[in-house]
Parts: sequence; structure tokens; C-alpha cells
Amino acid sequence: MYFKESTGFPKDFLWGSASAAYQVEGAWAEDGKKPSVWDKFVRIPGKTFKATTGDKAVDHYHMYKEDVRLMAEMGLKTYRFSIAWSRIYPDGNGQVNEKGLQFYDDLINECLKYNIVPMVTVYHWDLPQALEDQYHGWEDRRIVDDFVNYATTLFKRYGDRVKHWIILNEQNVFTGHGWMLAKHPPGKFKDMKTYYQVNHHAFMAHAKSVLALKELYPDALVGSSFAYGPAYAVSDKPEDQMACVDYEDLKSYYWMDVYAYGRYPRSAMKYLESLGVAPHFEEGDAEILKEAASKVDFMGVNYYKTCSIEYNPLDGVDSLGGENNTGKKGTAEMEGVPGMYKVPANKNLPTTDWDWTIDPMGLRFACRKITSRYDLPIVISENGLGAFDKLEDGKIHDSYRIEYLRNHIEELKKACDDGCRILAYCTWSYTDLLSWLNGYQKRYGFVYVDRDEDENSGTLKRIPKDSYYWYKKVIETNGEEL
Ligand code: BGP
Repeated sequence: MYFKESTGFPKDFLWGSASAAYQVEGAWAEDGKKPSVWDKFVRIPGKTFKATTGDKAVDHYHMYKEDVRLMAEMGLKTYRFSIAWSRIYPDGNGQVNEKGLQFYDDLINECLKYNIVPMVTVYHWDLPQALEDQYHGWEDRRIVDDFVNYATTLFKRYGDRVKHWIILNEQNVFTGHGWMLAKHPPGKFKDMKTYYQVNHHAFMAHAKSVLALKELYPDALVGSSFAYGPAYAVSDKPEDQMACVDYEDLKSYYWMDVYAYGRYPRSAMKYLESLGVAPHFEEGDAEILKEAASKVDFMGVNYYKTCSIEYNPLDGVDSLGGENNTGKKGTAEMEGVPGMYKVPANKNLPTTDWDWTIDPMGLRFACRKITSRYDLPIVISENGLGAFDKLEDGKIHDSYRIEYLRNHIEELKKACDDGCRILAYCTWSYTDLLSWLNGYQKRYGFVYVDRDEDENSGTLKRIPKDSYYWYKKVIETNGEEL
């Protein structure tokens, strides 16, 4: 749409920034916490960039007061962070760990002291290893009850102070990387049948948690965060357009439809049935998914990039694709499913050093698609630029990050003008932190942290980057001064 005048961001807009427990906290074996699947996975040779771990990460567990103070000085309205399940239930179920609960009490209270709205992610991938050992974690239906028990413990403890809840972070990514690409725990390759069953368990965990929360706190705001990479057909050839429809059903609507409508896309399900990999439903599942969907308040969106879709003939590319985890431009490999689609590079867009397209308009496009299809409010729960940052005279001049964020916020403002109901915008990330597979060299933060891949490196000193001061202005002017 074109509007002569912008209505801008809503008055109570939540300007935020995000993190995840494993990526920032460190203190991996302190105060009763037991290992998560990530604590184990990072120790398998070859799994992470230069064998980096989150053992210490950026030590947010001990330095959270300093981090929250910096947020307050910046004027941040909301801080999105996740809770480590294995701090709360070190064995996944059974005995609750009071010291773990206390840590998040302290963090939440510290945020509230400065009027920063805590936005809590219940699950950002760090499953207690004990559940993997007990019954293979997400692969077993028992995970649903254990998850809901864990989530309900959080709702009861923090629900008086936390209004914004994100149940799952990027279900599509942790399942895809875990059971198809072998890049996340449990490191399985192309195990399609399990992959779709695991997803069904995750949907059930999400749905039952939504219902549990609404039972306790009907006014809470809840959703899950989807890693949405909107798709463009490469041409106006009908076969390319059709390939794009296939891709969207299988790669986007497969998740978002369940969150928003409580049902899987019909064609995707038919296709999975034909391959013999459709998930098994227990009695009552369909009704629970529907009921939960009617209570979801927003679609959480982690937006980084778009993709291009082209028809892929039966003798075409057959690959799950290959990520660039080194930062050497041009090393990513094309994904393709013969007879359906392939995902070539988009020649119209620049890319980051990790081959992610840079597409600010894609953010507006994503918001419009979600608004048209679901008519739900939207929380942008992640968006940001991973880059190599260089300290110069004790400062980080990250004009490239400012440009990236400015362009995305401009497009988000247009999405607001278009009538999309955007509740929040959280950048990824607040401080620099561990990138799961890319170590500490791929940096996202407003605040530089002095450390690199070597566990003994750096002072962990926090240094606000140029982008920190720029975002402060953006918040002060509610997005008018970019
Ligand atoms: C999202 C995750 C985040 C974060 C971000 C950046 O998928 O939710 O946890 O890691 O992507 O990704 P990366 O670290 O791979 O650059």
C-alpha cells in the first residue's frame, strides 16, 4: 500500500532486544544446574565452530545486573530472554531447583526495577540431557507432560510479573537441524518420520502450555516464535509459482497454521501421508490444537532473510542444502527437493558474510502475509545482523549494523501503516553472545563483549557499540528518528 503520511509506531510500542539462556548465561554447572543437550553436543568434535561452548558464554548469569543497567540506560522497553529448563528441573522432571527459580526471579525483578518489560521464552533449545537419556527427549510423547509441568512451574512462579510469554523458539529450526540436518542435538540426518513426529510433540507441548497459562492468567499474552523466511518465486512461470506454494505449505504454513488455526495445511499433510511420514495423533490432539490456537495472542516472528523458489525437475537438485558456518562468503549450498522446488541464491539481494540475504522489505512482506492469512498481532522476536566487529581505539563503529536495522525498522513502520498490528520489535541480540554453530566471531549485539572462541580469552568487558547509541535515539523518538 502507499500512504501519503505515516501513522508510525503505536504509542506503547515495545522496543526490545533478545537473548537465549545457553547463548549468554554461562555458569553451565552452577547452583544445581545439570547439563542440557547442548552442553553435551558442543563437546562432540566437529559440531561447533572451533569447538566453542556456552560453558562461560558471556557470563550473563553473574553479570546480569550490569547488562540490565545498560539496557535501562539505553531506554529499552522490553528484554526477551529464555529460561534454562535444566536450571529449574535439573533432571527435566521430578525435583525443582529453588536456586534456578531464584535466578530468574532476580533477573525479572531487575528488569522491572527499570520498567523493562520481561518477555520470557520458555524453551530456546536447551533440553535437559536427562530427558534425552530417559526417553530420547522430543521423540517420545512423554515429553509433552514434562514440558507442560516445567512451563506451568514458570507460569505459577513468574506469572504475577511476566505478561509476555513465548512458548517455543523456532520449532522449525531446532527440529530441522536436530532430525534432518544433523546440526543440532540429537544430530540425526534425514530422519523424516521422526522429524514430523517430534514436531507433533512440540505442537502439543506448545498447545497444552498455552491452555495452562490461560487457565492461570487469562490476561497473559502468549505465542510461539517462528523462524519465518518468506519465499519469492523466481519468475512468473506458473511452475515456479506452484513450487513456491509447495515450499510455503511445507516450510512455513506447516508451523504457523498449527499455531494460528490449530491444524496442519491440507496439501502438506496429504504429501506426508503419501511418503508414510505423517505424524501420529492421539485421541483429542486435534481438539487441543484448535482450542489452543483460539487462545494464541500473537505470532512471534524471527526474521532474518527471505528465499527464492524455483521449480526443480525430478532429475534436479536433491539436497537439504549446506549452511555457511565459517563466515566465508559464497560457501552455502543450494537446497532442493526433486519434483518440487529448489532454493537458488537471489541475485537481487546482497548477503551477509554467512550468505544470509539482506532484505528489509522482506520484513514488511512477512508481516503482510501473516496479517492477511491469520489476522493476528505480531511480535518481531528477533531481527539483526551477524557480522565481524573490530575494536578500534576501544570502540566499535558498526555503521553496517545501524544501516541494517534502520532499513528494517523503516519497513516495519510501513507494515504498521499497512494496518499490521505489530506489538514489539526485538533485535537479535542485546550483548554479543555465542552463535550456536558460528562461535563468538559472528556478532549481533549492541554491546560488545570482550571474548573470542578460546574459553580463557577476554575480560568479558562490556562496550556499547555505535549502534547502542543509535538505538537509544530510535527508542526515544518511537522510531521517528532513524
Ligand atoms: C535464531 C536463533 C537465535 C540466534 C539467531 C542467529 O535462529 O533463535 O538463537 O542464534 O538465529 O543465528 P546464528 O547464531 O546462527 O547466526
